Amino acid sequence: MKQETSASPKCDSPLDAVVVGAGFSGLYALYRLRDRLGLNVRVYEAGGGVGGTWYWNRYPGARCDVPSYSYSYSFSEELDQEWRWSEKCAPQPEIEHYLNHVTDRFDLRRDIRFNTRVISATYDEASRVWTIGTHDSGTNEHWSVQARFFISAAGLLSTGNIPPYKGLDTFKGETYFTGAWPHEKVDFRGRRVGIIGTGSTGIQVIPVVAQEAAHLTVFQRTPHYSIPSRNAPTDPRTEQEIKANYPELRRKERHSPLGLPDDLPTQSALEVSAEERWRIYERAWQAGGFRLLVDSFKDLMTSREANRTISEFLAEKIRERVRNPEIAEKLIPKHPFGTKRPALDTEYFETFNRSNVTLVDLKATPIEAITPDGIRTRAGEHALDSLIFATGFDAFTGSLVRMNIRGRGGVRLEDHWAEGPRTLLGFASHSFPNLFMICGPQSGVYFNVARNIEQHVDWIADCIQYMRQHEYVSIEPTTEGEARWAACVQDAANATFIPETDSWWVGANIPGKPRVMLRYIGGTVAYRNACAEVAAKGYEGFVLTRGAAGTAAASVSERTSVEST
Ligand code: NA7
Repeated sequence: MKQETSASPKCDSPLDAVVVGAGFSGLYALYRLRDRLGLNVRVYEAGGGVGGTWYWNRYPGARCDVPSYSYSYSFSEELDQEWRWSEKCAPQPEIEHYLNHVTDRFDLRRDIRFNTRVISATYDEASRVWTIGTHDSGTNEHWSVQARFFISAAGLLSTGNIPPYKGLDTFKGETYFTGAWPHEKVDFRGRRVGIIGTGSTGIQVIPVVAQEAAHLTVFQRTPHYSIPSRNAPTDPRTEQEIKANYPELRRKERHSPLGLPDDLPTQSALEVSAEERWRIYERAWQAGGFRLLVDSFKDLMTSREANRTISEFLAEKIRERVRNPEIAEKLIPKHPFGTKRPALDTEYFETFNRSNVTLVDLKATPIEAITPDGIRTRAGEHALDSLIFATGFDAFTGSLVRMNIRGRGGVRLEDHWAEGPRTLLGFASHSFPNLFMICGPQSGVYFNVARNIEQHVDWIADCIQYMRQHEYVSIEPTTEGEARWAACVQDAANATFIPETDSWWVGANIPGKPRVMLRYIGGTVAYRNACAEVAAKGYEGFVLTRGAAGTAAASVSERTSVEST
């Protein structure tokens, strides 16, 4: 039985740092700040368990699309050696299990408050302390806690985007959002299922649901490129080789543009004959997954002509995989390959050969309304018992602006970002001292986000350590620092044609969201170098302040540094 909401929040003892979210980022931030820096840290997590993305996205078919031996933490050699992945690309339950294992192995659980959402964060300039308001959904209580550092590990893809269709509430069947999937198994047997969305998530869930449902209707607005993942059980010999060379593989991942242990191609797609080019694409295609990027050509994203060759190759593959030529043409993307995040699949296009699957092209026949019995498009009504939304996320900024963050002088984060996010390196924003973001907007995030997360957390931890050593109590970017970084983000984007395509990378999937590049796409190496340079120059572009600190803050500077001893 839930209690009434308390009138005024209860206060918790002050902390050095509050971290929001217990996914890949939050868990590593807790470990790094608590166990390596000796800070007093607490993580608040809205879910009932650890995992973040891998806690919420438990839809059928959910799995990582970067090989698991790379898509995992690299900070502990023992962890690398003891954990065994059962498949090349692990399914959601196994990744969730891994993150639970990490949580217990490093004794992190005791500092995580589950079922607790951060609902506000307000900076007090006089005491230089953040007051963080939380709501515990288990007890229905509001709490507030003070901390010097407020660190968002809330995830770049965690605030769902369910389009506000007319009649949405009238639907009599069940509705599901892939990013908040029920914990119990959903039984689609005998049911007429509709799914809206054909991005990476839709592409994973569609083949699995099609096998179970009586009928599946796929509502596609934009066709998406997808490459067979060629997922398979882990080969014991490959595993042995990986484990024997893990430190070197990890080093390569950290220094490669995609965060994978592979060198990138050096030749142009236009340097070779058409036959040779096709042979190279075909070989990479057969290998599966992102080999198509790693083992092909260097200029697929910088030369339109080079890009056309891979886009044509992939269109041809769709024609081979889909028997009905009319359906195949509807499934072929019109945008250049790679300007939206490509998906990996298991039998996605083949699913449209099944007699129980219908493709509805929403560009030709848009949705007019959701009705009690299904979806009405301009062409007529589709009767449904269940409806799945695989409609993506308000990426990068969504979770941050919803947290009701107020910085110096009461300025609201959503106001500071009204025309698009303004940050330095994606880590911090002017007027929000001691607020750090992991995988924040304008940060460098690429294919293997696990590597990016560790780099972001390490940079933040090093920055806090620097502050302690030099007795600074607050840090924030200058507006010039933000402007300089915005220009770097823009220059990197303009070197490609990525910004021209509508995608969540540029905020185009959310009506009304400013259209700006939300990632730094200059590559992991350039991003790492930029981060290292800022730090090496004494945090150039940031203002660091010495002075008296409030209660929570004081405890930080008085603590003996674990790392420096
Ligand atoms: P995505 O890639 O944003 O895909 C969302 C899909 O939902 C995409 O096909 C969208 O079509 C579709 N969508 C969104 N809004 C609508 C409306 N209003 N009507 C019809 N269709 C709509 O999200 P995912 O969850 O698949 O993947 C996110 C990332 O997770 C992925 O890139 C990987 O990094 C992992 P659109 O293309 O916008 O026309």
